[in-house]
Amino acid sequence: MEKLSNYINGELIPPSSGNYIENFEPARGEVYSLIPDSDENDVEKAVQSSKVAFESWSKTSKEERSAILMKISDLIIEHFDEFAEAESRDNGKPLALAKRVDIPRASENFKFFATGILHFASESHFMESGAINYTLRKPIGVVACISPWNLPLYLFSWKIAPALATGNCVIAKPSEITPYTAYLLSKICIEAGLPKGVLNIVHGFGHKVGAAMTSHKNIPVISFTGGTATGKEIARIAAPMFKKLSLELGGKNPNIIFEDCDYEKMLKTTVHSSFANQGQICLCGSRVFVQEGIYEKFKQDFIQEVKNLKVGDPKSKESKQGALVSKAHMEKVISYIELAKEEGGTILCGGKQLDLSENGLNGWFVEPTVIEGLSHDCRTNQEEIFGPVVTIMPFSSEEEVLQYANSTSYGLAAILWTENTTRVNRIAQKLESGILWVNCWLVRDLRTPFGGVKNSGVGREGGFEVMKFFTEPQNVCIKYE
Ligand code: TXE
Repeated sequence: MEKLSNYINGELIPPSSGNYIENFEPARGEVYSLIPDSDENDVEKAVQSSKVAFESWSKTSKEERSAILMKISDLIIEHFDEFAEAESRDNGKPLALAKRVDIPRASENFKFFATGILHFASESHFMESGAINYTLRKPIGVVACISPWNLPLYLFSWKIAPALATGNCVIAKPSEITPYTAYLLSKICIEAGLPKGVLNIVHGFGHKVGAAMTSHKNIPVISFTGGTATGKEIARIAAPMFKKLSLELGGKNPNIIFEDCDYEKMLKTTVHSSFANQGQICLCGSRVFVQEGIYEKFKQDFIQEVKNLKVGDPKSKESKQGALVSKAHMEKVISYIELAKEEGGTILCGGKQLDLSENGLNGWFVEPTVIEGLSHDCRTNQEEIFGPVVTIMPFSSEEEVLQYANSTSYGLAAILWTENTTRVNRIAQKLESGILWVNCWLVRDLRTPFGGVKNSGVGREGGFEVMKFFTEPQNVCIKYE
């Protein structure tokens, strides 16, 4: 069985423990490769190598760093099919989705920050009293990037690229559930000539490798995307050490649909925003609020569209939905469907695990599920399910739906459908979310601030925001009179 390696000090090496973790293929429910079960010894090696590398990498010109990141971006495209097939196999997502979204975006992340760093500027402040201030933006040192399993290479590169572009060295940990494309990336980095130690990729469990990174005294910055409970644990450890933290956590996003929307466009996009990647995107709209005048029509049309979503082999072009990422995650999703029934919800479609074993697929498939009849404040509508499950609810007024939308502890993204721009502006002011999509979903300009409020996290990624995060501002004040 294939054994993946850590990427430390420019080399592909086994974990110091000699132990491995089983890596499953979600569509087949079978182990197909082995992941290094690394521990604090591997993290220590990585930190030592990054500390040395930082001495030179932090002094390279932005043009040099840009050229290497550009090369990594190009090499991902050169190995496009290998990356897309690996992502689909490792995560369970349709191959077509990996080809359309995950891999192009991973390449784009490197390209975006390779060029972004060339335009990154700092401020200066002139004082009439005879002094001038300018702000230096210095790379900080060895930074930690920890990412989840839902968009593996996409989110991994979204953190690594800006950290490297700004002159830091990186210890990165992909999710132990989806390690494969991070492993392929390490090979690409060697091919691209990234100096040794500038990026170290350490595989393994969160409670071992992740915790060793989070608590390491020589890692002053942590960028994390994952569950809110993990984010809390990381903050608990990092706060007394005064580490710089960026936390992109869960969501329970409202999708608010007014009667005056462009109905056809809304319907098509709502299917997508509810079920893309089997609903395993922190930005999916999982609570669908529909104004009462179009509620019944929407309900019928939506169910029809959802029933047409073919769940099947991720490799097949016909499959619109693949497998959920793990058995444990599937069981969590199913338990929420059971909870919804206990809370009085009606399952309008889906609701069960799907048995595709006669096609050799013994993995973790769940039917796209739509539920109605629940109150906005029940657990099903308050807790993150992170699967192919949405609830639909009618509303009458703007005030009412705003109260529902803002009622959860989360505040990552929101979706709004209306042709009334005055209403858009009014609602945007009142919605508690870091991101609002109006008459669209997942339209991404990488320059914009990305992140959530409340329990959805702290800080913003994207554009100059993240480049500021990964640099230390130092003000220099010169008195000239
Ligand atoms: O995430 P975890 P999981 C949500 C979703 C999901 C839940 C749990 O609701 O059901 O989170 O998913 C590493 N110190 N999201 O268990 O555990 C871990 O190894 C340091 C939303 O996969 O948070 C992995 O690399 N690191 C989310 C990463 O943290 C630790 C996407 C994320 O894992 C650690 C995924 C520790 N103590 C899940 N424990 C989103 N917002 O996009 C774990 N890790």
